[in-house]
Amino acid sequence: MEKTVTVSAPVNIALIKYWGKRNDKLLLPLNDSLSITLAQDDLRTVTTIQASPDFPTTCLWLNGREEDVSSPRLQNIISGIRNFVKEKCGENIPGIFGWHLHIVSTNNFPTKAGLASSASGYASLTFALAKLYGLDEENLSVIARTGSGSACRSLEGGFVLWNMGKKEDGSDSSSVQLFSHTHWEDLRVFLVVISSSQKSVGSSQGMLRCRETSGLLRQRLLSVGGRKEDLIEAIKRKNFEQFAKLVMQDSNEMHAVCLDSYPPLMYMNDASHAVCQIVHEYNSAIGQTVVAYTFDAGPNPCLMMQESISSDFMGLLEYFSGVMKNGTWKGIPVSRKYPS
Ligand code: 2P0
Repeated sequence: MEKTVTVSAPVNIALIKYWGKRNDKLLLPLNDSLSITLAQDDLRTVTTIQASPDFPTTCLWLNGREEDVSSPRLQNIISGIRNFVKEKCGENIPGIFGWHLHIVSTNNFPTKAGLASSASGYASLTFALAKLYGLDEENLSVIARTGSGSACRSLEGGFVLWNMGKKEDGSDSSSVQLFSHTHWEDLRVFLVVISSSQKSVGSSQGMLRCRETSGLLRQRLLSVGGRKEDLIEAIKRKNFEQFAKLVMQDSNEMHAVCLDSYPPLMYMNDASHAVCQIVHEYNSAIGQTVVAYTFDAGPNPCLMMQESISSDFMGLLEYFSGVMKNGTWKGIPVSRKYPS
């Protein structure tokens, strides 16, 4: 009698950062952001949902641990999908709609690796619920966004734009694929794990503090749209030099905003700064920009380069203390097809 679905969703890395919300409840951003989706084989969340008329209640297990299903973000996703089904089906709501759910979600990467798992986690939950109730893929990013902002970008492969939207209800704040995974096939992404400890200030808190105390964030909002347009052009032309400069500048600006908040947020550590220096020294020695870095709200660098130099550069990185290659992950952009 029961029905079971399984899906997976990938991790994405922001190239133009989402940093600051205009609405904390609906998770509406202050600016457009742009990301690259990583290969699902390397980094993904797998979610299985079973619906049964025999379950007395809905339960959720994340990486083997039972979680509270009343959390507002989880409820945003469940109610968002259910409202969608009601709109589509009218009077003919399927019987399964009244059944409780058992939701099991696991990451195929260590949760303590310091990698954001909320994007792939909420994206896979949204996609699994949609599949359970027979919804198509349209508009799902608006719902995934209400679980975790960056989750809306994990519903597409390749290079993805999250349009901040203008509407107060967030119905136009959604993601769109700009270029598929085949557009820039020799681009490689390496996630280097410098530290696996939990960050002291989470992204949501950090964004709030920056909005309330950083003058530099207001300055950033005046120019980040132009940088995004330039980056789209660089990706379109596969101009690595331009791409790298814009990506590194945006990461540095986000972290400058964090330092400008009060009390200041310091997500990067000495080893992170050492990586930045190594990248710039290497580029300077080669005479052109061949490696780029970006950092999310943590100390672990995400490095991008073309395949031809990757073994050279990653080999070199191994020799520096604090930046050992232990736990390095590799990824490429992926297609938007989901295994089931
Ligand atoms: C991003 N980050 O664009 C930015 C860059 C971290 C640094 O999105 O509050 O977990 O759940 O919407 O999506 C991390 O923040 O924040 C993030 P919420 P989320 O990827």
